[in-house]
Amino acid sequence: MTGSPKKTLLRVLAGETLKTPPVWMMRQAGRYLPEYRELRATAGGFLDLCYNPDFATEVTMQPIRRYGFDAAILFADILLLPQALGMDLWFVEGEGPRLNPVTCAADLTKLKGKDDIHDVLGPVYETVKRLSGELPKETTLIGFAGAPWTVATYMVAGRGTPDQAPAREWMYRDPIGFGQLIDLITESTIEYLAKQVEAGAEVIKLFDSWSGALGGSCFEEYALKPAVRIATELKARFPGLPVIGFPRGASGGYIKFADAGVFDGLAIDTSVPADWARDVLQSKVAVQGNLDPMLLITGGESLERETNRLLEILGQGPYIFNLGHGITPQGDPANVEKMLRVIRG
Ligand code: 1CP
Repeated sequence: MTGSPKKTLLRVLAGETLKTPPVWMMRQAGRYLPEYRELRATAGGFLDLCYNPDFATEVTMQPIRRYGFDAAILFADILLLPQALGMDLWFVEGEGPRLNPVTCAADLTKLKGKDDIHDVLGPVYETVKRLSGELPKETTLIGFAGAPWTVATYMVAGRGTPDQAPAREWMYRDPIGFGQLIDLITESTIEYLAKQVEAGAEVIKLFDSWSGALGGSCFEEYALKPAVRIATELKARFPGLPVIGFPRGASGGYIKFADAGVFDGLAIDTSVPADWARDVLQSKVAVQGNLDPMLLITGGESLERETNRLLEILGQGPYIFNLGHGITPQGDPANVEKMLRVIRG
């Protein structure tokens, strides 16, 4: 640091309580913004945005220019890693991602190794590098990856599923083979995120969107253990690097993440009661969340009330204002402004 005060997001992740919490939104670069839709239409497909550093830098910057969020999150997707491991990936308009699935241990031999991913992912690192030069000096740059379990659910099913059944089935039928898949994703994710940090990412966030589907010992084995391994290894390589975990839907499993001692922040999903997060998590980690994204569609008095409620309950400790999940394409940009006025006064 050159004497300038440290960025708000970094201060909170280091344990400080700020009078006005830093704020950013999951999916803040996205279809609710007209400028995103316009660029997306010229770029072609979604993946053309992700792999073009000019486009990816521009869409990451859009919500920063419009709203002055305290953090920017790299524009990419958790499914770029499976593609870098050799899987075909495409997006069906209006439906979502598709991959040619890996469904058994023998399929793993078709995948590349953890050190062979960087040719495909090179443009992502270039985007991070450009962003770290272009962002306002007070804005924190967040790099990210999917957590191994969530990435595995897409690799095994070849698409998004309501209950992650294909991966859960393999996990119970063949724990050894499935463990090899989780290890490959874990080790590749470490290399992927290390390159993001080298390129300028200041914070890392791990998205485990489907950790809520893991019951019994499987939560510890496939959600907690790989996430802890990734955070531990990154902190060994980059001392002081803050890591945010997002074990979405984990309910009481959030306590295990807080107790692991390697997460500086935990993102709470919409189902987590804010007062519970304050009482149980916030003495151990910074808490990030968890406004219902629906409120950015409806706006009105409910938006104001729920925003104020979060500020009152979580604002007395290390707190990052965010949503409980990503803003949806129907979100109204004017409601985002309203939310920011309530937070910033
Ligand atoms: O049509 C479009 O423009 C594509 C929509 C879109 C966007 C904007 C997808 C497809 N991915 C993204 C970007 C993205 N994805 C970011 C960028 C940074 C940001 O602004 O937040 C991030 C962090 C993600 C992470 C991601 N991708 C997750 C984890 C978070 C979450 O939402 O739970 C998951 C599960 C994905 C997979 C994915 N990518 C896209 C879709 C529609 C999906 C979900 C598929 C499904 O399960 O149905």
